Amino acid sequence: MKLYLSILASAVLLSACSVQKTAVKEASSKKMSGNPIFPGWYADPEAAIFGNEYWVYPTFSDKYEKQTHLDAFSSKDLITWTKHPSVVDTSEIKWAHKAMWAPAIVEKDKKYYLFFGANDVQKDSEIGGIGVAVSNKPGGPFKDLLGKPLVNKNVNGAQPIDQFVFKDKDGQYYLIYGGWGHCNIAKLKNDFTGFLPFDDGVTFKEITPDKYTEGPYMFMKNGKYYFMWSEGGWTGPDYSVAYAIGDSPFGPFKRIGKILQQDASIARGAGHHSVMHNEKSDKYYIVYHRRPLTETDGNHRETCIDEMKFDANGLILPVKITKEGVAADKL
Ligand code: FUB
Repeated sequence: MKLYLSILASAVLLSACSVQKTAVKEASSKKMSGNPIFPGWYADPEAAIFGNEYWVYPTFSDKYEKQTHLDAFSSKDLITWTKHPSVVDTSEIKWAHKAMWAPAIVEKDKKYYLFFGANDVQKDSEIGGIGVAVSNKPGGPFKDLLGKPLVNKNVNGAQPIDQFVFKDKDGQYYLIYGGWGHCNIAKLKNDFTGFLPFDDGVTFKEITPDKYTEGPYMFMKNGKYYFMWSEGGWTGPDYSVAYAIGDSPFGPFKRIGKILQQDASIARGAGHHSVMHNEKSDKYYIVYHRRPLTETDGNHRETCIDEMKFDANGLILPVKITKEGVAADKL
């Protein structure tokens, strides 16, 4: 009996090892990420790097009433992605009941802050807008920081959605956000519980560039502020990304041109993006959503990645959207 049990245990161990090896072999034999980078309808991806991992926090792209949670995805190489289901949902965010959209993530003082839009508010009398949740880990679970929205009202014509959090070189964090064709910037308090007025007493400054619709994003390169946004309507084929370069987070931002858009042979409606920079390889990646050519439903959006390159003057070159995606790039 003893001998039989030990033979059985060895067999189980051996087969477990070979299953594990197969998984590793499969993952390592895949040379490119492919697009989409993970299955499912996911939009508005916020990409970030934490330690030696890439993370993506997208909108779960379904009917508004079903958008009651957010999933996250992590990868060590851009090729193999692990899903972290429901890092936050409406059972935790009591004031949210639908349309949890377009996360923005920030790591600060060993905590992770997830900003999100909820409820698709149309009027100031409705509860909803931009909220913030906090966790000790990038994979959550995230807890409501305030128990109410951080931004609930329409200010300067901007719907309180599509938030991005930008850290300036002096360490100050700003919330940059807005739908309905208007973009605001506001100075966040150090603990993200509210805002500090600017020197002129104003709290929300409008920085809307020409043709802006929504989905703002900002990053710095060689001392310059690159401001990017989505143009067109998100349910249509012409949704796209354009950008400007400024000397401060407040601009002025003069539109330079489109850098991401549909390609009739690959996909339509390429927009609402974010950017990651691997400092080791010095490669920049644009993570965005697009609609497969076979789809017309507005919500049928997939999260994709492609390389973003610059010319010698620091201008962003038009991105070529691909089926292959990008090659492995460890951090
Ligand atoms: O996913 C919902 C909305 O679609 C986002 O807030 C917009 O930016 C657009 O992508």
